[in-house]
Amino acid sequence: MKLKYLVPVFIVACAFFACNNDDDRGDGFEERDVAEVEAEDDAEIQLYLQTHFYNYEEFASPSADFDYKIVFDTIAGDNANKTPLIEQVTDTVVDFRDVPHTFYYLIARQGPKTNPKPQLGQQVLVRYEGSYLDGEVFDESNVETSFSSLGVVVGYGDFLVKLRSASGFDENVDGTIKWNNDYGIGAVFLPSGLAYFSSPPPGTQIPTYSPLIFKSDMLQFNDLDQDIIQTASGNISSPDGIPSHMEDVDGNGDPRDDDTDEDGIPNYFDADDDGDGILTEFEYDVDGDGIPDDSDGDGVPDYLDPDNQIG
Ligand SMILES: [Ca+2]
Ligand SMILES: [Ca+2]
Ligand SMILES: [Ca+2]
Ligand SMILES: [Ca+2]
Repeated sequence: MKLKYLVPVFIVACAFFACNNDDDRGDGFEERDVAEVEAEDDAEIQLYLQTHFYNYEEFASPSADFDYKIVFDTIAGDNANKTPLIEQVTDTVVDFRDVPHTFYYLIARQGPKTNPKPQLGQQVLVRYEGSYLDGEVFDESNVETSFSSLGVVVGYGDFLVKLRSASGFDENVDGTIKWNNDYGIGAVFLPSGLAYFSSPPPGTQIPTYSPLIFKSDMLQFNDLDQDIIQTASGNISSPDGIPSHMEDVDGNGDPRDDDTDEDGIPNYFDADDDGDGILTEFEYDVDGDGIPDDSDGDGVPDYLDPDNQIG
């Protein structure tokens, strides 16, 4: 897919992005048991899904002025006969610290099959809203915002790659963009283990162990190439020419668990994937035939082979 729409600014805010994965805070803080928190969160989320519905009737028969925003409400009173969310969501299990965690997602509208989905490692362009289960919104962006699908909390990234993007857009006379109204629209319900768990981003009001909801419109996506070289004075950006989502050596759709030289830096961030001192960009496809080079013919391409014989 060719990038048609470039977002000039990356809005990077800890309010939303997974900035702190450190579970050893060193301040006497005693972290709660992961399995115990997961059980509580899952019960809370399931209760929410049983007792709430969304405006599915509006999505099914949209009026001319419908804004295509998901609205949740309680099943009660005039709405006592609505179909609960629990019957409309899909659940997915992801491990967090070896404990299986379930997240639930709702596709309120999926784009047509001809509209592609992003992959983990690509940059997505979305509108989003983050809230707690009580409905209070802690973060939102109604204007298009772009970020890496791996730059957000795990469960949110895993959900975003399930939504199809828009087929395109028109440019208004004032230069603003009007997206074709066929983009994917959905929401995800995350246990805290797939969100911020014990380490909400500093400077935000998000409490520890908060299950979260993210609503999203998937507008567009494009490739990223994010490799770095670590130096004593900081990290230097050194893209290796391989898009991040393609640095998925084991082919499981997730570039986070591929670290060929086992130095703790996954290949999509590591400018020297095999740790042999030669940057990936100088071993990947030196002869330029579009196929990764394999000098010693052992089936392992040079950039992933620390003992390849070059020259
Ligand atoms: Ca790369
Ligand atoms: Ca992988
Ligand atoms: Ca590495
Ligand atoms: Ca190398």
